[in-house]
Amino acid sequence: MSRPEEELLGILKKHGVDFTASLPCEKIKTLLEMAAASFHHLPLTREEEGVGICAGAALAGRRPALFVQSSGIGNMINALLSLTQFYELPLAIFVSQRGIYKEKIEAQFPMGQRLPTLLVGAGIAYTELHSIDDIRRVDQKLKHVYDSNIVHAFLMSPAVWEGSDCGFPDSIGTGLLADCGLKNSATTDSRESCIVHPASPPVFTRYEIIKLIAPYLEGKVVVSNLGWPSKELYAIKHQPSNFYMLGSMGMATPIGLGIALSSKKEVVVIDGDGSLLMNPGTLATAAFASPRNLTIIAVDNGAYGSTGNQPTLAASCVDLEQVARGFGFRNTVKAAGEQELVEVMKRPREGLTFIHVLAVPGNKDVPNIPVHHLEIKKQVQGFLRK
Ligand SMILES: Cc1ncc(C[n+]2csc(CCOP(=O)(O)OP(=O)(O)O)c2C)c(N)n1
Repeated sequence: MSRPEEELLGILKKHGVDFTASLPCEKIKTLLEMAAASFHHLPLTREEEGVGICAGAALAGRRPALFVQSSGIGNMINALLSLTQFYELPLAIFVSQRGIYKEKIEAQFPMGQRLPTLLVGAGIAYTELHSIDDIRRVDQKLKHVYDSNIVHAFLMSPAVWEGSDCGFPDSIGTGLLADCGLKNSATTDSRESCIVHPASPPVFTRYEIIKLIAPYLEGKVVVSNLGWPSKELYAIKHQPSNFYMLGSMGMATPIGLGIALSSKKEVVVIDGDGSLLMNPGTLATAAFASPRNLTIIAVDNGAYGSTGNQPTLAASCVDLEQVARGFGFRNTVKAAGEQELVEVMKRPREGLTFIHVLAVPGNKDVPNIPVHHLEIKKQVQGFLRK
């Protein structure tokens, strides 16, 4: 029997790890679910804040560990160097290293493959884990992290989890976790209590929402969020003015803002709750700059839908429409049902607009986008020049 997740978490327990936090990667969704059930665990909105939170926890005597994707290291590096390392605090970072093994998303190559070089440049020690047998190497290193107050990154290839018997279904659920003797800690119940509700309750998935709004995207520049949103948009309505993000989580609204401030074309951003929460300050910048031709559609399924439906804080305590209003947006609206959505999309724009669309989690099984990323850029640039 192969249970790499159990083996790894067992080593963490042995070394007294008592505080964990994560921002998900699809390749470690089972590990994350099990970590959340086994440790004091905090879901993060951005990897960088995890560095600060773990520094605070270490100051208070805890033994922290972080679980992130390789791209997340790009968000952490300043805090790792000027906080954790500078004050000689311990931190174990378990990194799902993308771009090195059976990778289907080309945008994962630049960060994933260069990660070891970046860590060397930053003076952060690391251990590469390429198979279940390598997990044993964590034991010795982890002792060093907490005895010597150092930062250490464990770069985990997706190969480590291949053939694992631990697992859970793609939706938020308990399922096979019971096999590993663990319970599921994910919940979306509290979403009910915090969100100012639209007239209709959420019933549509992101795919169904994109299908409903697609006729109103015609001839506009559409910036679509990375992962499933872009793939679904491509499957529903490809047009040369669609800028499909393939990486760079948190950049959908900033990209749309940059285009809107530099062009007269109508710009629509299809963003996600997890991605907006990673970089919410961009809503303040957008409200300040206030381009009249920008509409942000926040498809809020309360989950990191592209990485296994781990709940985001929009599932429990954040109302994104109120966030946008707080940052200075004046035209905001909440929608969920078909009629509301269509009405909102038909309405003539009155300047910068934020549309908060409540959705249910779920991805449509559509293929990867077959257009090369430089061709995507060329098509959008061609459209913007017209
Ligand atoms: C910096 C960084 N951290 C983590 C990831 C992994 N990742 C890719 S898509 C995604 C979820 C995005 O969630 P959301 O914005 O809510 O959109 P949804 O997929 O639910 O539509 C995550 C966590 C990443 N690509 N980059």
